[in-house]
Amino acid sequence: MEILVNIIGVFLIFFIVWWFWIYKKQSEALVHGSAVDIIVDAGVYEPAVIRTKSGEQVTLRFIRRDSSPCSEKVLFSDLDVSADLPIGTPYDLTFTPDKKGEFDFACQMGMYRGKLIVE
Ligand SMILES: [Cu+2]
Repeated sequence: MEILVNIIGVFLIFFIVWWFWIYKKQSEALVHGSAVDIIVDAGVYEPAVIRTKSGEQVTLRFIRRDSSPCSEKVLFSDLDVSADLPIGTPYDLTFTPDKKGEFDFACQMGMYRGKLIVE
């Protein structure tokens, strides 16, 4: 009986980890030459996947609605780009990715997660 309780406990832990850290419904946006609005709220970037072209300037307009300090920063660690996001005021992050690949972006703690795909 105790073993069964332990199994259920372990299952619940995996489920919680999966739910909060792994499972995120991801929407995708294409951006070429213009700005894309990214809503920062409730633990997700919306859209979370941005597609762009190498060598093209891209403007990611972060609109932060979440007041928790978790959502304050956005870091593109592979691209050496980061920003502090104000609450309520759109923040334009403009840069030109010069290498192709998939670059993750996240808040400091990695709760918010997104991906920039450079083709
Ligand atoms: Cu965070």
